[in-house]
Amino acid sequence: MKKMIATLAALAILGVLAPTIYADTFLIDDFSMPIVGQTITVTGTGSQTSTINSLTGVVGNTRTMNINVTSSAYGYSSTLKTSPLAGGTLELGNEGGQNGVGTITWDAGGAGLGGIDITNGGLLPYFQAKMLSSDQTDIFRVDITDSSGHTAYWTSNLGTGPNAINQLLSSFTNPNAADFTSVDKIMVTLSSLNLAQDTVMDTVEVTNTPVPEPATMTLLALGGFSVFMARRRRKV
Ligand SMILES: [Ca+2]
Repeated sequence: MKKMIATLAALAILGVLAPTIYADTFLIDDFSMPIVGQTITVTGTGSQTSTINSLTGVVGNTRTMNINVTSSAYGYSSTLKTSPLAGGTLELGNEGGQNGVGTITWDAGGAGLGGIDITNGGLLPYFQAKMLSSDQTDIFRVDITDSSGHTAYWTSNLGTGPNAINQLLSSFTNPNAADFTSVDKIMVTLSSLNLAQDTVMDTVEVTNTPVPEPATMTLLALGGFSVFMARRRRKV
């Protein structure tokens, strides 16, 4: 129990348990499923792909992951995996000398999402994702393809450390006017200009509310933890 409380405290301080305050959300993936996780590994160079169906809480109920390694100085490994602990995270891990690029695709295993409206009738303007940590310069990219095959994308060099991605869909590069109310495919790519990138991310979604500042998230988490501890003290 003490260990669990210590873990909860650590997670609260990291902001992982910050309460979700969005009034409305279109969840793409929270990486909590499957409970056994989804893992692909490349040793040396190469490419590995994994598709898992029947995932509740995942858009299209299917997640496809790919890891592609084109440079390997020492023949070490690169891994892309979901970790179901603490509500689930997505982790890209490159050992020394590895340049593995991770891609997560939500398109119902290639069948397409059926022209789904990720804006809930235009009410949800913000694409969001949480970068919990990265030890190398992290390049985040999201591609959204509509049912006519038109793709809009947003990419940014996020540097290292935690980043709350909070981007208006209307600010995406969108040369062919991709329609966010009729989407067939969503793809997130994690890469780095540096070798040995280790990045952890969570919750990819579209919402109607900008994410709180990281400081606010931590305060909210600490506030929640204080209430938890106060309730606990009263019981003793
Ligand atoms: Ca999660």
